[in-house]
Amino acid sequence: MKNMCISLARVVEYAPRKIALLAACAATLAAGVVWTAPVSAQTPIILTGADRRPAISLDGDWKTIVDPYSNGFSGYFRNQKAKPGEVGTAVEYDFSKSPTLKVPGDWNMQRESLFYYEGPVWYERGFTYQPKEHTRVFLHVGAANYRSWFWVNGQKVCEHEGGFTSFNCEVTAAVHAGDNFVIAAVDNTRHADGVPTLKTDWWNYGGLTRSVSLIEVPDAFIDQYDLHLSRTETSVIEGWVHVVVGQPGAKVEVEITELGAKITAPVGEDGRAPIRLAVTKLERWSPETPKLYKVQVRAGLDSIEDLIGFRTVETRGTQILLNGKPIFLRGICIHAEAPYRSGRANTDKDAETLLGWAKELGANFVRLAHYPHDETMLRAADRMGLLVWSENPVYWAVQFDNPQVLAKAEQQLDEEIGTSRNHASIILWSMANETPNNEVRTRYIEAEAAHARELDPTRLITAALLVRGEGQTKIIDDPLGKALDVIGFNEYIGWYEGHPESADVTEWRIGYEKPLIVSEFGGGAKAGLHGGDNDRWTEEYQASIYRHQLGMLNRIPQLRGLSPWILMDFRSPLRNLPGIQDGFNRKGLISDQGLKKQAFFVLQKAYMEKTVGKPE
Ligand code: GCB
Repeated sequence: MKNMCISLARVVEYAPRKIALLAACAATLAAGVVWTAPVSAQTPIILTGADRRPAISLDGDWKTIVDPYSNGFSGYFRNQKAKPGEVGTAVEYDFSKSPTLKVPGDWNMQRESLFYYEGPVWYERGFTYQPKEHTRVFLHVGAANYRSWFWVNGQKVCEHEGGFTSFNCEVTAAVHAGDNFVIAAVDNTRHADGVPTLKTDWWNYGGLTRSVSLIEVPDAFIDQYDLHLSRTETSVIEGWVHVVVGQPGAKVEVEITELGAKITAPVGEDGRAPIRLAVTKLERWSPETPKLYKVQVRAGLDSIEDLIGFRTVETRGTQILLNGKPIFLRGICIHAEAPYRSGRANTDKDAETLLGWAKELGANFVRLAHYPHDETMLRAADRMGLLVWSENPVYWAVQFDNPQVLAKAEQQLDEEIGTSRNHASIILWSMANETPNNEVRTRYIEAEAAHARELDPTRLITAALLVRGEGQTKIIDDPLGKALDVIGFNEYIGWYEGHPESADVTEWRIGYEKPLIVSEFGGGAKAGLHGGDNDRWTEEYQASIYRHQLGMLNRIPQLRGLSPWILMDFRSPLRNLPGIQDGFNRKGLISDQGLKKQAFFVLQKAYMEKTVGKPE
């Protein structure tokens, strides 16, 4: 019962309509674990363009206590300043004498003893603050993997589930003038009912993996806004601006000085001001011309200046149209793994290195697998002209029959889309990767896709499907395809099945008249290991897979793009072949130390010479 109530509490926190359910559990929760109860049943605040707001950075060294037995959750660690007899009194712990971890950063790569650690770590740091009148203040957390709880000056301010999206804890009532302190518990334990679930082919990096800051806003403030080019009226930017506690009739302003365009619109009953801004001489965003405009969004005392590109994306039959013209997606998959040092990627330099390699490859498209990547990556993609597939971490078999697990995926979609909805680079929201073909799964992902469409009707919905085979024929007829605009599929001919040459005789039967992307293919190679085309793990073998795959893919008439697996080798606990893998998935075109393998150049040639895919 307790576990059910705890899970229910999580759902309730994100779905106010289910508040009544919480009452039934109140007694159980009160009698048991204090720390899992929701702080409030308010809808959490999601901030669009949070990285464009002035912020007080809380990055840097945080004091940490590793807590494998979850001792701190009794209230123990929450308030080192508690007086004797109060909860948290510091008798047997002392943050000030404890070792530090850097934020942002995963703990696995910062301390050898935490390399394989899965469990809670407590973080603490002080900050000085001066409260201002009519100002609300939020603790903005870029990402904390996987569950996290926060206290400011001993007062619980929020908890969160999901390791790859940002969230905001209101701390207005908890902060005071002068010295303050924040304590966070971050727990990367994997859960059967998590999204993702127990098994993934990537490292479960724990900690405050992205930046933490304080963001101040006026009483009435802009939380989300969506500004995009209309598909039907090519010189109109449309969308909306939402104002928290915005009074109906209050004015919102959107201005693009460079275009001499400005509009004032009234906030409606729902807090939203609909925007329709006529523009002339708009330069559309595209991989060739990644033009970004400074866009001012103002509401009362609040304002943000965002950098936004404007383009349209849609499908027509089996085509993907960017700005009304057919496009072929020359792509590559990327994990948020830091080049050279490994661990979670979280700097501008990481993003520029990874996306710089993608550009060098001749790519115009990246599949950011298998979870939402950070704003830094998306800003870099906007700037560098790379189209993006952004993915929800519904990976392999999550508990599709569990409504709470659907709620978790939807919550992560709310955060992913809510924070990233103005990136011109993102054209595809991916719902899932390689899920088993059964009815319960299909219903789950259909619901997820409907949720995504409701949040953002301007982009295309996709998922990476599995393929079935009959002899030499590969068939794509997963019923989930009906719910998608663009069908992604993964296949490993030449690696998990057959030989590289098997691709030469493979035929494809596609059950949908929709655009198709091969969202993964590839094989492993250890950089610097050489041999014949048939010697596994050599660069030659991997290059041979690419050569045969490219030939085969050109025979699929409705193929509109590819994103082979993967740009760079990445850490995975599933990959332990000594001397070859040593804890890394070696399907990268580039090693974790930046060495390009032969297959990189095979794909580069095909992309540069445009010998794969239909000419645009
Ligand atoms: C897949 C998964 C990806 C794995 C890859 C592999 O199908 O989608 O996450 O890492 O295969 O290397 O096997």
